Amino acid sequence: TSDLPVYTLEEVTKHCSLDSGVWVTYKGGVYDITEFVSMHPGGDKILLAAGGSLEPYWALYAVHQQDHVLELLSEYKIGVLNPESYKKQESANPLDPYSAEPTRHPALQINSLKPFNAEPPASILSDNYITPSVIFFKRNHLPVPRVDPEAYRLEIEGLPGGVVSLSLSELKSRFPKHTITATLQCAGNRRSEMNEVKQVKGLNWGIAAISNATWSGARLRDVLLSYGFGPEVAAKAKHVQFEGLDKDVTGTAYGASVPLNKAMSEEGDVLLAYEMNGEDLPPDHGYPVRVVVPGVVGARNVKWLGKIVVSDEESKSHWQQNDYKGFSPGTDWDTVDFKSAPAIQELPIQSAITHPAEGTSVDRSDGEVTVKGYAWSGGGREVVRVDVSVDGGKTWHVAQLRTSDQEQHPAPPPPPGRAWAWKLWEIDVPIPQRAQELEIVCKAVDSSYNTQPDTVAPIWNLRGVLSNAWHRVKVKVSE
Ligand code: HEM
Ligand code: MTE
Ligand code: MO
Repeated sequence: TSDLPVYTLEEVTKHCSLDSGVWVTYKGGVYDITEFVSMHPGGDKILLAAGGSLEPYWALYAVHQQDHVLELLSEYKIGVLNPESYKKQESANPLDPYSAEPTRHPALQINSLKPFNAEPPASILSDNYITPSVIFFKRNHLPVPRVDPEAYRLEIEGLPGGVVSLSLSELKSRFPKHTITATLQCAGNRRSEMNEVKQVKGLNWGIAAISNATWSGARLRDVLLSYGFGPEVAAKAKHVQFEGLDKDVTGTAYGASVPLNKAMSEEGDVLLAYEMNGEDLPPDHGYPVRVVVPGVVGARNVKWLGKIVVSDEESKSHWQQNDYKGFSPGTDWDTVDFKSAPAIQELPIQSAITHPAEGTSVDRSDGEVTVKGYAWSGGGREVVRVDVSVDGGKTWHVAQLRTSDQEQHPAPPPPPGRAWAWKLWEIDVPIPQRAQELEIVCKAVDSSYNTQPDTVAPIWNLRGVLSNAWHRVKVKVSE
């Protein structure tokens, strides 16, 4: 194969019709497919790629991601692109579904690049009560859709007056602007600890797939009431479904749903948010509009919101039906029945240690070790206490809780059942006299007196969700 002729992009581009011959490129190889065009199962469309690369088209038609297609293509190979041309082509691909991704903060620890999934380093997560948007964890299942705010429409179905279509400026001007502070957590936060017990399927999140922000927008309740939601709808409907504008290659959008009573409750605080931390939503977080369902798992907080459907059924989407559910540790991929478990909505109590870091050391002469972290519970249940141990859980100390960025000005306590935001915590614990290593442990308690399980194994599940055991960090004591 090293004997194959080398071509430039210019030479390939000249072969762009049946008259001049049809050449295409794929991963740096050059192919003369003139003879194949009339045999192509997908018809004339194949000529769209004539004189250029196949990748952007094959990204749209996933049917090509099969061995037999690649074998077929290999029969037509006539040469390779010179490296310079290949590089140029790769960087200029306008139809790469990931070509419009926003730039991201360099501190983010990337779990997956395409789609983009990243968390901030644990060491900086608890430095701010309100997480700066640039380091707020990012969890995308698909490419980020770039939405023109002038052309944006939010559709609402399932109300008596027929389909509603709202522009962004209507959403902003017709309804009161409401602001809440709410923590979002991915169901897979701390999945890596489950992986240590036994391999699970999913992104290997550390402890920082959780962040806290202020969100502003229209109350979903206000919007539905103003377009005809009333007793007749309430009698039949049980769920509110959301659809994103992000689509996979088959045209299927990201989707999820929440119970109708959460959406309509005066205390539910469900927002159609257009601001995050006082600015337009960033592209990664759902610009121009996302749903914020406080107290509920990240997955239902649909970004780039395109459609709302009031319905008697849950969302039919893969992510509502066949993902984001919990199972027994004994359930495996051969026995799992996704219909047998409810979709995760409210999340359980959670806490983790952000400082010190695993494997570091503390100085005995300091006398004390400063331990820091976060704590949060789902469903609006307030964190009322965080217990910290430095001897693996034998003895415990109660940490100081923080509810704002200024220690001197704590936020007023949330109304009962509406504690949507996390608490940061901190404590100085004496270093036990003869200890050479500390096993630092934290566990939180919420207003329902729920607390965390002590170990991971009994809550292990094949998808690695709902990982909320006591968080443990080991550090050395240096003399
Ligand atoms: C289907 C080969 C380029 C669009 C197929 C299938 C093959 C194939 C083997 C049938 C796959 C199956 O059902 O298992 C190729 C080769 C190409 C090429 C070798 C380039 C050398 C393109 C391009 C486009 C395209 C550039 C679009 C712009 C389609 C579509 C189908 C298809 C839409 C589905 C047809 C259907 O099932 O209705 N192609 N293709 N193909 N191709 Fe291509
Ligand atoms: N909404 C759309 N449209 N597409 C997505 O991929 N990911 C969901 C949710 N909303 C997702 C989405 C998941 S699983 C999580 S955890 C949160 O968004 C993450 O929100 P963030 O990226 O703003 O942190
Ligand atoms: Mo998630």
